[in-house]
Amino acid sequence: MFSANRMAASALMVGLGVLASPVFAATVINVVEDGEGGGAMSLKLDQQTVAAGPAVFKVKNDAATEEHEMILVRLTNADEAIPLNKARHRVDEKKLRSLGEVSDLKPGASGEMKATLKAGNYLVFCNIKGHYEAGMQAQLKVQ
Ligand SMILES: [Cu+2]
Repeated sequence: MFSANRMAASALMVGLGVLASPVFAATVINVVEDGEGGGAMSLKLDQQTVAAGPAVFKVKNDAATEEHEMILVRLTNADEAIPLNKARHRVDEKKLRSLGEVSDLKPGASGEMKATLKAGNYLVFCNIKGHYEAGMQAQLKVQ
């Protein structure tokens, strides 16, 4: 009887485990953007490596006066050279594979975008003139 009870208890625990499993929940990646015109700027992810699958990027513009945006692109590898148009002070987005963006984030505003991430290397950046060069870029690894 004891072992039967134990088996029942195990089965119950397994059942609860399945119910509580986050397998189908999207990974939340928090992105904080900051920096004012003419100064250093930043784009920070709260995690650099995430599991493949559905993801939600929650983006916050912490700047006081500067508008920002967030673009997600998939790289062929972690060392891929990012095509920069130096005359325009922007990344040449047409040469990259974009998975979407959160655009026109006013100072203090938040936004989000969903993406289904396959294993690989990604770049997250802001492509408002000069912002990529000022530091608004971060790599994300998906495995
Ligand atoms: Cu920006």
